Amino acid sequence: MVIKNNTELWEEKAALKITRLFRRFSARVYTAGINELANMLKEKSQSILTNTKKLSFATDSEMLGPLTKELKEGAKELDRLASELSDKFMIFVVGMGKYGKSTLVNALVGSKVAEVDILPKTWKIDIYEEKPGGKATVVYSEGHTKEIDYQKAISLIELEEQKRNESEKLIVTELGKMLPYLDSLKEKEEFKKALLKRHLYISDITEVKWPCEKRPFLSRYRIVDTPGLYQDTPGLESREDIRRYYHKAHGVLWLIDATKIASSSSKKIVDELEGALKKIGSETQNIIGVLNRIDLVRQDGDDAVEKVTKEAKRLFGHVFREIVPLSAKDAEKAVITKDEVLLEKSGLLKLLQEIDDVFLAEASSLKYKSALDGKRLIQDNLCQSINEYTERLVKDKKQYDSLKEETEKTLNELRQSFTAELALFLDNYTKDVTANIGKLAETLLRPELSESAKERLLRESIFRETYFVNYLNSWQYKMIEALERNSRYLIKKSVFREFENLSLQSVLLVYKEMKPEKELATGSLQRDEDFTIASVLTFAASGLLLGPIGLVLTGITGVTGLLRQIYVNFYKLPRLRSELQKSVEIITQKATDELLGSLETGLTTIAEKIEKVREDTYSFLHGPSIEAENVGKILDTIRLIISENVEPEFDLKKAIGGGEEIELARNSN
Ligand SMILES: Nc1nc2c(ncn2[C@@H]2O[C@H](COP(=O)(O)OP(=O)(O)OP(=O)(O)O)[C@@H](O)[C@H]2O)c(=O)[nH]1
Ligand SMILES: [Mg+2]
Repeated sequence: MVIKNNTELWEEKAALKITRLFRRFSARVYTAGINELANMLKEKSQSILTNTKKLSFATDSEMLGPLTKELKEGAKELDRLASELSDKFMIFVVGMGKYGKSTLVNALVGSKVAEVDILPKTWKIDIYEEKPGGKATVVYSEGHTKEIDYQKAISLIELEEQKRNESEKLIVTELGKMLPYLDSLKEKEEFKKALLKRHLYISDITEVKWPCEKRPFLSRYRIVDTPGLYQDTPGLESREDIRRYYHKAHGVLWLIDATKIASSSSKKIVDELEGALKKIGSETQNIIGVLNRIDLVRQDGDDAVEKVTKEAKRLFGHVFREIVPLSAKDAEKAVITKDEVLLEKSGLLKLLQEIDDVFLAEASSLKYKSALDGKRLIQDNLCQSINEYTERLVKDKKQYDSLKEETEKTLNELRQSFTAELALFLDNYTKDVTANIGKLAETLLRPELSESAKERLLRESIFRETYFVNYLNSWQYKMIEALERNSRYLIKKSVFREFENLSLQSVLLVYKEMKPEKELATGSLQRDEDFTIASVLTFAASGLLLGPIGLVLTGITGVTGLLRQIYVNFYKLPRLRSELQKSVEIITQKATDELLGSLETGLTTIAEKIEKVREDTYSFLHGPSIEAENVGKILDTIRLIISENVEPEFDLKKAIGGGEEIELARNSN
């Protein structure tokens, strides 16, 4: 034991007095700023909500939808930050392992409230607060709350937890199954992302306020039990920004295992602590270190306690505002059994004093800073999400426009080349037939020739029916083939998807039901993407395009039938020739009309299909393409609102003259 002399004691007292005076002064300043900050946060929240509402047409879209949800939740979070400012000071009990967090919470609130069977998880915050009536308050991410019986709340949380666990298990299993079939790192990453997005159960519950009986401690503070910092499911560690969870702390009690100080390498402990601090994004000004399990150290005598405490101060002095040795276990027991001696020995009274000295005395400034930190974090996260999304939106819209252009261009080229080819053929054909008429029409008038011979002459030698029909057929098949090939290519290209490095098949695995394990194991997975596209492409080779040839054919037979009548009716050669000539024109005109008509139908059909695939898949991600510009503008506005600086400037004079006196009144002893 170090015995302090009178001068030392006096100096200590004086220093404490000065510190308290300074704290009072700064408390006034911050108290004045708090209302202003709360108002600004509320305004900002409202303004984000109003603008986000303008995006409601895209609520169901795969990429813009989640962003609007995130924006709404961010706005609600800002609003909660504002409310927190006027609520009781919120202390988080944090530690890197099973160091006694829940035990300490119980000791502080005076009963066994923090049960082991409802382990806290970072998807919700467990707040223990003074609350008459015994009902728990469940706070949802969209802002509404529900009051339910304590037991029902526990069941509800357990159910949510179970859903979460099952979803995590499913993801890990599916990931494991698919990994061997995914080639690139990018594809693996995207598959994981897609799985998480699709299957991770995210509860709507963000806070549970557990009811506690009246206690002096709870008249000033609310306390939050947290999960150990290393409780991530392996493989899913980086799924969430846990800073989001911890930023709500106004103050932190950081548990260190006193027995570890004595046994571990000091560098390792400090590194671990600093890593953990960084992970949760905590500032150090609001942390009190609690050196727990001191009862175990005390077994080796009071000197051991002093030694460990001194060592802890040496190691962590730069991190914590104070370091208090404690036995949470003894404290819990003492509080429940009202054992004054054990209470004193446990270190809880000293801890309570430190909490008041550090947290209560600076409540306003700590709350103020915590709200600002929280706001900055929300701001950073939302802006990052907006930026990432906007980048993607711009890219996709650009792609959309260039696809549209490419499609139009390709289809036009097809139209032109097939039209030109047909025209050239028909031109030559007309010349051919005209020459044939010149040479052979006369033969048709010979009486000795049988009728069937004349018909053959007319159809094959003059009109070259087989050659003509064969050409038209081949033109048509070539045309269908070209349309089919081009549309296949264009449709495949026109599919927008969120995860661009994943094969369509992998995407389907994630989004539709999962493939049975057996099939995956046999490696029957095809990398061919056509299987999905095939169904989109069934338009061609259908009756739709095969009609015209028939029509042209009946055209020819019709004309030859008519011609037979003409020559049976003793037309003279010139008349016969001119009738035959007229027929060529009719036939070629008919061929032109029918074939170009079918080309046009084909082009329109595939243009519609391609457009539909492009628009449907684009709007599946972002909402209707015609809204793209509008979406960009709205997001710009929201980004501006979010990143606008809210920190109120302090008017010192005003603050000192008119600051609220609550803090002063509390600490005037
Ligand atoms: N000897 C001793 N044991 C303690 C002390 N505080 C807590 N324990 C014990 O340590 C174990 C873990 O305590 P918890 O309070 O559940 O720890 P936790 O940090 O909440 O653990 P998780 O919620 O699982 O992260 C329990 O068996 C406690 O009784 C202490 O001061 N001394
Ligand atoms: Mg616990």
